[in-house]
Amino acid sequence: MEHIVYLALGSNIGNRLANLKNAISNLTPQLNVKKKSPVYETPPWGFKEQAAFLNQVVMAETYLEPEALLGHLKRLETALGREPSFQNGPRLIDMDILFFDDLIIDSPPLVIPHPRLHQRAFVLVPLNDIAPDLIHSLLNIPISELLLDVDRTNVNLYEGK
Ligand code: PH2
Ligand code: MG
Ligand code: MG
Repeated sequence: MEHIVYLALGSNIGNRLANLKNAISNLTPQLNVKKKSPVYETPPWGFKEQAAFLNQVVMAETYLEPEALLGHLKRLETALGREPSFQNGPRLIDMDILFFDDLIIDSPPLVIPHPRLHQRAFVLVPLNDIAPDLIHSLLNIPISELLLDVDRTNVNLYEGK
């Protein structure tokens, strides 16, 4: 069965734009990317003493189940050159599952919807570009409304709109 997933991508090491593009092109054949948001440059959230991120959100179809999707994304991050860092620290590429259909899963490391997505302008701004009417499966609020409650100053368009 095909599933609809939303993924958040981020990079703040090396050629950030190339890292995002490489990551997206390597999602196939397990995922079929249907929508890509513009790319935004965003100030680091959480740990501030690091370079600015580029962030993007994609929507894709996949036959993978959640655990297998997580494994695929982790393997891809490593294959693209990601090295271990600390929580919220710098990373060459990060790919997080935001939504998986309307599933709610809370068995770490698999937590869906992503537990902090509604607090993060660097996720909500690009997500709103491709899915403003998507309802957050746990909070039951559309993305366009969640966006109203975050500070989006300094989330700047970088490429693609
Ligand atoms: N990712 C983090 C921590 N902080 N800040 C921005 N702006 N963008 C990110 O993708 C990001 C972050 C942990 O994954
Ligand atoms: Mg992350
Ligand atoms: Mg991650």
